[in-house]
Amino acid sequence: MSEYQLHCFAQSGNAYRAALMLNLIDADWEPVWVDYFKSGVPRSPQFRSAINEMGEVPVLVHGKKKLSQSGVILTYLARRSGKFLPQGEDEEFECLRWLLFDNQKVNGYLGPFRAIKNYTPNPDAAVLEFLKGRFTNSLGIVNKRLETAPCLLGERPTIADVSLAGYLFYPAEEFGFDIGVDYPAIGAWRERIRALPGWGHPYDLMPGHPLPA
Ligand SMILES: N[C@@H](CCC(=O)N[C@@H](CS)C(=O)NCC(=O)O)C(=O)O
Repeated sequence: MSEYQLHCFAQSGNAYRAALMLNLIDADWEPVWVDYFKSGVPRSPQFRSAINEMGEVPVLVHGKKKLSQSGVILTYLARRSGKFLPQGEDEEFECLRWLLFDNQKVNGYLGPFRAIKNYTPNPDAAVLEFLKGRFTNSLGIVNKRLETAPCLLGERPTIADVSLAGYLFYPAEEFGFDIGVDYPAIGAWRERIRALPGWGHPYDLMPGHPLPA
């Protein structure tokens, strides 16, 4: 058995953050596929009692430890590996600031937008419009930040960047626009992250793509 197991599925950008980090630090890990679309496993009482009371992926299992919330998983892996770790108290708080902003306002809106657009039978145009308005503002803020430095905290990639990767590498057609074209500094950042040793696409790192027809 591998050192780490990651409960995940290919379409989850929240889980991608953890899968990407495991690959970037060259960890010995394996994915455990969670059937979200057909069986709604994270909502089942069994998943909630045995895996994660919050009913979400990602969940990282490391021996007796079970961790959820991608920001917690990223922090845990950064501390254990010494890689992508913010250095010193100021950088730690700065990193936390971007992790929270990303979770709530960047990938926190991109994820539901993409899920509703691609995986629900009759997407509600007003809901999509609302979500798009929210993440358009947030992507603009991130783009401005990345015009001033190669990575969110400056020169060096940290877990703030790994978190931001969440939904940013999924195909443009799933969003109906190309994030890298509309937000050029994010596009350039995306190429820098793609060039890191160990980078992998979400559909290659996690099981479950493509969805059965
Ligand atoms: N803030 C959480 C978000 C996790 C999350 O929303 N995961 C989704 C999959 S992308 C989920 O499991 N949702 C379960 C549900 O909606 O029932 C994180 O970063 O880990």
